[in-house]
Amino acid sequence: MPYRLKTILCIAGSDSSAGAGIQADIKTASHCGVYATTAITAVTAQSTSGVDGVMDIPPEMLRRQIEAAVADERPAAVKIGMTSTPANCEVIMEALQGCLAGLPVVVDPVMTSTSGGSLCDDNEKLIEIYRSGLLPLATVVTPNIDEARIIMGMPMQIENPAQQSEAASMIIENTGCRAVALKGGHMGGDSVYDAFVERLDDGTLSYSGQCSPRIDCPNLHGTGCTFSTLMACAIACGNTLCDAFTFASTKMSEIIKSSCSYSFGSHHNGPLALFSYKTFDNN
Ligand code: PXL
Repeated sequence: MPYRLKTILCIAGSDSSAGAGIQADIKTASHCGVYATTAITAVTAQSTSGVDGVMDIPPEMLRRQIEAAVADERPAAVKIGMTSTPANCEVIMEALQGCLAGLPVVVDPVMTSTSGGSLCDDNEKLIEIYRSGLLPLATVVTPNIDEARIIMGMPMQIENPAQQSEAASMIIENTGCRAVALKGGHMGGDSVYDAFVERLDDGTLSYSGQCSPRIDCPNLHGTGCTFSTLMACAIACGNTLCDAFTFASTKMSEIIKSSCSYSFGSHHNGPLALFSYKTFDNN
């Protein structure tokens, strides 16, 4: 009997530099031996120097992509990245309550590109939909520090592991999502702490975290997309949320470590090394 491919559905934007977005999601899933089907929310024109253009996919076409992907092969988990517009976010929310109902959902709350460009025209409305509509449907939300502050809607002090855990638990209380992985990569210091908080079945919150040495690496484009897809893959393969978090956090360190030694593009911030072997010696 042939075995069935373990599949995740990635709903995200396309990045022409292939460092972030749906391209990062496909590379990450392949790295994990998981198959990624895709529904594209927007096409971006970007390079290592920034975002040059964004074309949003019409909501009806996004809906058809999701339905086609799911009708063919039901995924074991869903990863949501850039949602692009409030209308596309609504399509995703409808799908989460329709053809995707019951599946674990990892939401990476993407609001700007790492290189600084805005990825949405109406950010205020989008943020409101995230808070009141999308995040309550999420199993895990994976913000960085800036995204956590935006979700909370207030200038919170998040400068140490205790404050990261506190902010993560506040996001759970305020939005109703089940778990939050609050990544510390954007903070200073010699080590990086990722906090994880989960609401257990008995209603209590469970706290954990992962500390790793900070690695000075020029090629970090796509770290957020990669982290959330690592979590989606681990969940799809049957891991608990907490084990999926530990896997993603540990694996990110390994991937960043192997991303330091090459250059790509005309500016810093090249793509992560999501390749584990080389067929040709191309250096
Ligand atoms: O890393 C966030 C992100 C997500 N999705 C797309 C992006 C980016 C950042 O550049 O381009 C399509």
